Amino acid sequence: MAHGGPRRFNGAPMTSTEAGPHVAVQGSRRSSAVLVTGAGGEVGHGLIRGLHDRGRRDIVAIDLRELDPEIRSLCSQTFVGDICDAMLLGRLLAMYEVREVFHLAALLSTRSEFTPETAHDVNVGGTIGLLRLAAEQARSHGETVKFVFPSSIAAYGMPDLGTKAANPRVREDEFLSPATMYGCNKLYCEHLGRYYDERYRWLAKDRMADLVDFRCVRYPGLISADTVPSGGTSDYAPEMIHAAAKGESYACFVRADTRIPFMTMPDAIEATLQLAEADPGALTRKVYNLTSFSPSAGEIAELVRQHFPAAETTFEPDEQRQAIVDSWPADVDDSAARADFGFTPQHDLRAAFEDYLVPRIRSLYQQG
Ligand code: AKB
Repeated sequence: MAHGGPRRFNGAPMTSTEAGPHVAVQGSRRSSAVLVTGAGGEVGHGLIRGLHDRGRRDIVAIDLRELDPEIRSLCSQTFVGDICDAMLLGRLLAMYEVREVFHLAALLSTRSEFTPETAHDVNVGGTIGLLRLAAEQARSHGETVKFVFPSSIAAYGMPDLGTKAANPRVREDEFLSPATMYGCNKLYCEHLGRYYDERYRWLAKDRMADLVDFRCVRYPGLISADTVPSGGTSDYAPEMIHAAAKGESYACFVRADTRIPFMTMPDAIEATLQLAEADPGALTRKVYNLTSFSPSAGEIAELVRQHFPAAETTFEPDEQRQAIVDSWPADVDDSAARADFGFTPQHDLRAAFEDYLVPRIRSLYQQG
């Protein structure tokens, strides 16, 4: 990684990286690692494949559950456990020098509304624990630790449908009054990331600067051909498509005129890796919007019907989940991501269906 590679900060010792990253534990030396949390989730799978395809052989993954054998085989080590478990993180640090973190673990928007305090513990407590780990790692091995964090359109809060219609493409710094616990958590973690990057231990006499290089994307709803999400509120789009491919009827929990931005999973993974690799000098912000297309739920249902003529989609809005989606913008302005790190999604709405979703989902369910 020529551009986004390790940065040495002033006054800190250079240790094992003088010889370059190494994967196996050698005597008392710890191995270099890129840490991926939430590795078993939808984004985690794609990200681990993407990192492996880019030649990374130092992937250390954490998830609450055992990973699929195929994903496990791409990692140099996997840990089963909770990111809030200090003992687990301690064990990990005994073995690895963490150089880069992709912190994906989170409770999504729908699930968080049933257990908001748990969501706060995982989404905020987990994130601050990992930011601290990143800062401590940087102090101990002498290189800035890159911390890549996916936030979400849930960070926005459109006060009502009139304001949503009048502001169809929201910029990063507008309408930041999220309605959900998940949105509050994501927005606060964006601020935490910026704080650790710019001001961590601001007044401490032994303060070191440049410990953490925080980079964040706000994902729109994500649609994967390989997996169906759970616990989110943008889930209606992928659920509708997967149900049609399986020959199942689907009752959509939002109105047909509901509109939020979406992108395909491969485009989300590519954008995340591009941001991670970007030259720090090219980045003008810590937090970037991303999007590819913004169809209404009715337009998605129509495309599903074109590709799966037997699809039975009905609209049976759930008042609360509808209110959550109504609080998210109809579209976002991602011009900063395009200008700063070359974000260019491969899939517009047509290509998403014709080139990615329909062929892959068909073969997924044909294989049984
Ligand atoms: C959710 O629905 O909670 C997520 C999101 C939009 O961040 N997919």
